[in-house]
Parts: sequence; C-alpha cells; structure tokens
Amino acid sequence: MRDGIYPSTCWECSTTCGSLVTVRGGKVAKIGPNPDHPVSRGAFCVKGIRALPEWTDQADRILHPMRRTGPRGSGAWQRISWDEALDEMADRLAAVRKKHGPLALAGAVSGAFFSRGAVMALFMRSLGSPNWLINQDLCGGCRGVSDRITGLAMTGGEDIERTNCALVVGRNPQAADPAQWMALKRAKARGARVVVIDPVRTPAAGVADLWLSPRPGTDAALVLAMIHVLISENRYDRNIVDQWCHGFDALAQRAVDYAPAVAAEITGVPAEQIVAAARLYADGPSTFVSGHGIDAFSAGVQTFRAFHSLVAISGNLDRPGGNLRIKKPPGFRTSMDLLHDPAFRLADDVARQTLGAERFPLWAGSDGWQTACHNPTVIEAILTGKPYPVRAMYVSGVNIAVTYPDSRRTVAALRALDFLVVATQTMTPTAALADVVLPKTTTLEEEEVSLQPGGPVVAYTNPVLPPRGEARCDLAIAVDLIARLMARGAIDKNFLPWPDQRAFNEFFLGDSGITIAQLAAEGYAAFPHARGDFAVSGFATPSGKIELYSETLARLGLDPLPACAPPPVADAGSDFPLVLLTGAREKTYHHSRFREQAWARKVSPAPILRIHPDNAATIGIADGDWVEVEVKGGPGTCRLRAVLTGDVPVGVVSTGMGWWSPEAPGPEHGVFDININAAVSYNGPWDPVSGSADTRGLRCRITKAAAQRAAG
Ligand SMILES: Nc1nc2c(c(=O)[nH]1)N[C@H]1C(S)=C(S)[C@@H](COP(=O)(O)OP(=O)(O)OC[C@H]3O[C@@H](n4cnc5c(=O)[nH]c(N)nc54)[C@H](O)[C@@H]3O)O[C@H]1N2
Ligand SMILES: Nc1nc2c(c(=O)[nH]1)N[C@H]1C(S)=C(S)[C@@H](COP(=O)(O)OP(=O)(O)OC[C@H]3O[C@@H](n4cnc5c(=O)[nH]c(N)nc54)[C@H](O)[C@@H]3O)O[C@H]1N2
Ligand code: SF4
Ligand SMILES: [Mo]
Repeated sequence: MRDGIYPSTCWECSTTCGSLVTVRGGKVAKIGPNPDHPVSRGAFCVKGIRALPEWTDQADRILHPMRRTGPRGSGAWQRISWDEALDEMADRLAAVRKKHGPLALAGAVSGAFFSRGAVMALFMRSLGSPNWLINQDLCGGCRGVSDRITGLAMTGGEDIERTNCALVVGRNPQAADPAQWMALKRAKARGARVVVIDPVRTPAAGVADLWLSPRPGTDAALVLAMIHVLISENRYDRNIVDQWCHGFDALAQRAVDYAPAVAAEITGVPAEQIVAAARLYADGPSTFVSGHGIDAFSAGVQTFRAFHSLVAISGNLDRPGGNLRIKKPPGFRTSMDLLHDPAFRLADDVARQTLGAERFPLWAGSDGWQTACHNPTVIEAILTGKPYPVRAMYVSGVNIAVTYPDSRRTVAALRALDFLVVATQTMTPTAALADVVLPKTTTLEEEEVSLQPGGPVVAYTNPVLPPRGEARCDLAIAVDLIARLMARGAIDKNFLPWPDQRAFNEFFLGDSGITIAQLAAEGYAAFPHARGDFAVSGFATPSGKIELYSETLARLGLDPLPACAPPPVADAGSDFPLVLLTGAREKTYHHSRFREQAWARKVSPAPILRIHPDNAATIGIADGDWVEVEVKGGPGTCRLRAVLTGDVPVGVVSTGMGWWSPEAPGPEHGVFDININAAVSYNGPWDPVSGSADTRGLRCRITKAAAQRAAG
C-alpha cells in the first residue's frame, strides 16, 4: 500500500469498529477510530490500536509452514515449504477419508459471522463432511437460536442512539464493547433511562437508573414477571400483538405463573424493583442490550425467548430506539446465507449425520442455526469412536485447548487424532499439539466484507499490509488444498469455487451494486432500508408471525413457551457454597489472545477471581492471594488471584477466561493451571435447544493455594 490513511474496519472483536489506518513506508504507523463511522462513531480500544499491530509484527509470529519432528507436543519443528505442507495435508486427509470415510474429518473455527467461518464449513463439505465446529455454543448461540426460531432477526440491532430506555442484561459494555458503552453514555446524557440486570455491579450498573442483581441463571423468571406487569397493566402493544404475534394468549397464561412476588422468590430481586423495571421499559422506545451473561448456559435459549417475547409484545421490534431488524442491501449475501443455500449444501442424508444434529437439530446440521456440530459430541467421537470415529482435524482461528471447557479432555482429544493441522499466527497451546502448523494472515493483511446490522452498513476491512513471511488467508489455503485433494480423488463436489478472497468478497456483494472500490474509499457503505415493514419483510417462522409460542419447539417436543429453570441454590453450609461466573472480559485481551504482549501483561498480569470480602474472610483469604477454584462435578481445579470487592454479591465469585502463559512449559503453557476451563465441565447439562453447556452459575468452592504449582 502507498503511504496514506485508509478507512477500514477492525475485526479483532465483534464490535467491528470503523478504523483509520495510517500507512507509512510500507508499515502501519498508526491505527485509530474513524469518527465518521455510523455504527462505532469514534469508539475504539487498545486492542485495535496496539494489540493488532503488535500481533502482526511480533517476533514470535509463525511465518512459515512447519512439520512436527518429535512426538506430538514435544515442540520439535522443522520448517517446510507450502508445497510440502499442502501435499502432506492432502495426503493425510485423503488417507483418513479413505480409511474411515468423510465423516471422520472435522474443521474448527470461531463462527460463521466472518467469511473464514464459511471457508472452513465449505472446505469440509467439499471433502464430503458436514462436521465443522464453532465456538458459538459458548458465545452468542442461545441468543442466535432464540432470535431465529422466534422470527425476530434483530441480533446486533440495538438502537441505543434513539432509545428512551436501554435494558442492559448480562452485558458489560465498558469492557466488551466500547461502541455500545459510548452510545449508552450519550443516551444517558440526553436523559434516556438505563436499567441493568446483572448480579455484579458493572460500570453500566454504576450509571444505571435502576440496577437489578438477580441470582445467576434466574433472569427468565425476572423477565416473565416483567411481561406479567406489562400485560396486567395493559402496557403492551395491542396492534403488534394482534397483527404479528403468534401465541400471545398462551404467553399471557404462562406469565400468570410469574407474578413479581413469585419471581422475587426465584431471583432474589425485590418485587418492587421488578415492577419498576417493567414500567421503565414500557415507557419506550426501549432497546434490549443483551450479553454473554444470559447466554452460553443450559437454560440460555428459554431465557432469550423470554426477553425476545418482551421486545415483541412491547412493540419495540424494528422501531427507532428499539431493536432493529437485520436489513441487507438487495442482492447482498452474508456468510450465513451461504451456509444455508441449498446449492452449497451436502445431501440431506449426509448433513443429517452432523455430530449432534440428532439431539440438537436446531443447532447442528442443515436446520441448525449456523449448521455446525455440537462440540462436546465431537470430542466424545474422537475419544470413543462413537457414534462414529473422527480422526483428523483442521483448526483455524480458534484456540480450543484454552477456550473450550474441560481443557484436559479437549487436549486428550487433540492428542488422540491421527492428524491435526492448525493455522495460526502464534504457537498457541492448540497449535503446539499439531502435526502441521500453517502461518496465517492477520486482519491487517486480509480483505473482508461483512454486514453490520447496527448501521446497517456493509463494512470493509482493507488489507493494508501484504502478508508477512509466507502467511496466507483461509480461503487461499483452502483453494490450494482442494486442488490437491481433487487430484487425489478426495473431492466429490467443490463448494469453494472462488479463486481468491477478492472473488469471494465480490460474491457476497452480489447484485447489491456496492463495489469494492466504493468500500475501499469509505470503509463502509450505507444502503437504503425500511423499518417496521413487517408486511413486506415477514417472519421466517412456521406461522409467518413472531412466535411467542414456538411451533418449531413444539414440533420437537420442547417447551414452546419461555420458562425459567433456575439452577439449584447454593447454601452456605454445603461443600460447594459459592456460585462461579466465568468469562468477565478484560480490556487488554481478546479471549486467549495477546498473552504474549508485554504491555497487556503489565496491565493485567494474572487471572483474577473477584470475591466479596465476607466470603473471603470466611475462607481466610486476603486480597492478592492465590486461590484454587473447584466446580461441583468439574474436571479439575484452576488457580486464580483473589481480588476482594463489594461489586460482586455475597455468595458469587467472578473470573475471566482465556488464560495461558506463553512462557510456561509447553505444550500446555499453563492451560491446566490458570485457565478456568480446566475446572469447567463440557459434559452437560446442556441447553435442550442449543446444546450449550454452563459457563456460569456453577456451584464451586475456593481454597487458598500456593503461588506456584508444577505444570501438568
Ligand atoms: N476486551 C474484550 N472485549 C470483548 C471480548 C474479549 O475477549 N475482550 N470478547 C468478545 C466476545 S466474543 C463476546 S461473546 C463479548 C462478551 O461480552 P459480554 O456480553 O459483556 O459478556 P461478559 O463480559 O462475559 O459478561 C457479561 C456480564 O454478565 C454478567 N452475568 C453473569 N451471569 C449472569 C446472569 O446469570 N444473569 C445476568 N443478568 N448477568 C449475568 C456478568 O456479571 C457480566 O457483567 O465480548 C466481546 N468483547
Ligand atoms: N469458561 C468460558 N469459556 C469460554 C467463554 C467464557 O466466557 N467462559 N467465552 C467463550 C466465547 S464468548 C468465545 S467467543 C470463545 C473464544 O474462543 P476463541 O475463538 O478460541 O478465542 P480467541 O483467543 O479470540 O481466538 C483464538 C485464535 O484466533 C486466531 N486469531 C487471532 N487473531 C486473528 C486474526 O486476526 N485473524 C485470524 N484469522 N485469526 C486470528 C488465533 O489463532 C487465536 O489463537 O471462548 C469461549 N469460551
Ligand atoms: S472494540 Fe477494539 S478490538 Fe473490538 S473492533 Fe473495536 S477497536 Fe477492534
Ligand atoms: Mo464470544
């Protein structure tokens, strides 16, 4: 790239802020916010400013393909050429395919929101396997499935800018989403109300007009009580309900069971606060700002169904200041559209065998939200050969040894494979177990086109740098592999017909009339769209309406109405007296990323456990002590540093996620020591719809620990 300032989009996290990248002398001199960007409006964070260029420039970056020369995980590598790497990969994948069949091959990636997710899925489909893993069961999967089966199509469309009341639930925007955080502060400054539902006093709770602190995992009861109030006080939108909602009477009947006093018992939130929250929310337009705190747990879909029902009956769907529906330019395709396009799907009898599709059909397989597998079922298949063997895996853009629960089991599964390839920028604990490691481009070196529902705009990431070393993007790797696999007779149909990333991006732009040149000039493209046009845009549900009563769930024998399944109460006298929340975001890190960056380690040097001083006193721990966390029924313990604070309620402890240390001995690099997933089970209970495991609301006990522990 010539010297200049390039508008682009940071996609180091799901916020996808508009950026301005300054290039000087072939190097990135500066990355900063694009104040004109209609969604992020000048919001940005240190990860985009500092972590991304350091990640790209780091001395330890993997720049060439490598083959393992010693035993798996021994750290002995030999540099090889791309030709050798791709030939070896094609040989080994074709051999596994021949011996065990195509279903024995699986791919893992983060999700289908970016094109690299679709690349992995379509690469596996080209080999004849429907098996690809995403981490969305641990992320926004419950929200995504509820949104889809309820027919709303509104995820990402929080219109905080024009709202009168933001209902922030299980979300910590100050750490997780600076664009949302700035929008909330602007809304507050112009007099909008903020209601926060979170067990923990987050910065958002600190600025809220009303903060409700429920017992973890009980939000569904709370929101059903809010629905109860809206209906009994006649504060719902009768027009929307009559014209566009299916099953209102049944929902009203269900809400009868959740009078505020009943919900107060379940949630621990005083009934008056629930009523006050309902009244504030009813004074709209109101926007529901949801987060991970009510997702990724075994009752996540029904919890979201309850909130989504509230949005619908209050008339806040696709209303300015409410929750906007996803709008696309005509002719534009998203990677999700591509995954569900019949022309890009495997035959039904094959897709039906996607691991987990039998038990979780709305999650895994063709009818599933993103069509991926149920991950714990894949781990089980690798370790036991049941329901059929999985023997080879291609992992890209995900660090599953750290970020999947039950790290020991995940690592055991990776070790048990006949062949493992990991495409990565650094030697992560996942890559350390590979047979072949491939060097990947970073988001400064890749071109990306995606839809930002919040604008809505089509967003563009400009590849301002040429790939460092021999790094390649996912599509380039897959295209070369497919050619080799074809020569080996291992491809029945090529589902990745695009020669390069540019052609792939142009496919997404389709007939929208938006061009790459236009995107490159502005960094994004707005497009005309209508709001509240339900008669035209419709609802993709069996009834053609918003399904408060879900015909889809009824057909599967699941509860068609939202309900609350509260987790068992932890009492002070039990062996596991505390409730553990995991996943609190830290500004310095993106999950497991950036642990190698000195500045980040200086700001946030160790994994922490936030605990109330009363609980700490009972256990006999002081601020800064190392503690061991053990979860009831969990696979192991994890070491964390105690931070005493009244921001967490008595009886609840909260930690982050993603910890490992590049400097600790490999191949684990601390994964079984300081990573909370060493202590969290992936074996269920699972959400009956999405298959999500509990990543919070876990009964646990805390003991004082030594500052050091032997690795292993
Ligand atoms: N800096 C940074 N930003 C990130 C990320 C990152 O790693 N680092 N990751 C990105 C990704 S992929 C995601 S998914 C998002 C996640 O970001 P968020 O959606 O904000 O999720 P969390 O930070 O996990 O926590 C949300 C809040 O949920 C609360 N909570 C826990 N249990 C419950 C409960 O039972 N009920 C309620 N109501 N609240 C509860 C917690 O106390 C916490 O304050 O962040 C994104 N942004
Ligand atoms: N216990 C517990 N577990 C959790 C969570 C929790 O709250 N609690 N949160 C869950 C959630 S919400 C999520 S989203 C997952 C995250 O899980 P992961 O997706 O595994 O997390 P990351 O560490 O962000 O990403 C891992 C890899 O992405 C690749 N990568 C990094 N930067 C780039 C890039 O610029 N381009 C490309 N192509 N690849 C890149 C690198 O190889 C990096 O190692 O973890 C989940 N796990
Ligand atoms: S919040 Fe930070 S990491 Fe996420 S997109 Fe914005 S600048 Fe990038
Ligand atoms: Mo996530």
